[in-house]
Amino acid sequence: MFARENIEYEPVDLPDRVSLTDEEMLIEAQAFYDKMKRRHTVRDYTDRPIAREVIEDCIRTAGTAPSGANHQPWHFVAVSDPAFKKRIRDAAEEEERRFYDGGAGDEWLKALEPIGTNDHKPHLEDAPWLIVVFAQKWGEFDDGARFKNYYVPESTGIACGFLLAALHHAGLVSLTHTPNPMKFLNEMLGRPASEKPIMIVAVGHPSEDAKVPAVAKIKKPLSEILTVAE
Ligand code: IYR
Repeated sequence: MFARENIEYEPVDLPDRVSLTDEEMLIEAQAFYDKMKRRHTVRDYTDRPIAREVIEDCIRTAGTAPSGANHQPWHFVAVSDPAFKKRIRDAAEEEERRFYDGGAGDEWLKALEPIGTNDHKPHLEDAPWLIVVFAQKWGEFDDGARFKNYYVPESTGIACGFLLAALHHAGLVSLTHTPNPMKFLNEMLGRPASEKPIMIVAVGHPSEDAKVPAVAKIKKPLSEILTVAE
């Protein structure tokens, strides 16, 4: 972590070295793909509670993500309190009404049609946990002096990816929600002006009749997303 005292380079032996055979590597790579392709973005939740420790461990995983100069420019607020969730839902739906009433523009709204989203966001109350992810635009030392953070969108994006993978690995489903604009979350959750809310991750168990949009499951083939220079 960035601190005034920690400015010397001190190499340590690589910990946790893994040594797989070529064959084991292929098996592991395929197994992880097989696991991750079963992650679905879900909007319909049951009220089955999830222990706080599970959420904490998933956020610990997110916190292991690489980041610019290792500044770890993120903060997570985990909300299970129903009154808080309702306030977040109400504020988000107010923003979303403007968005879906035309604020988004025709092209954006057309792009969302196959996803089936609208301004109705019951999952923000139904899901047992909401994890609000904040990106720290700058950092502050204990005396309040500011320091720069680097590659903040990239770093927080990677941390969010780790978080979604961890939640999936723990047998949970999630939804990345991005109310637009999201400034209301700073005030509501008491976060400083140095932090920018980047997404709300709803977390829980899928309801019996949970649906996902068919198009969301059509992924580009490898030939389209990969070019190899060998
Ligand atoms: N924030 C809105 C709109 C939305 C935008 C995109 I891009 C999506 O992939 C899905 C939704 C909402 O949450 O409904």
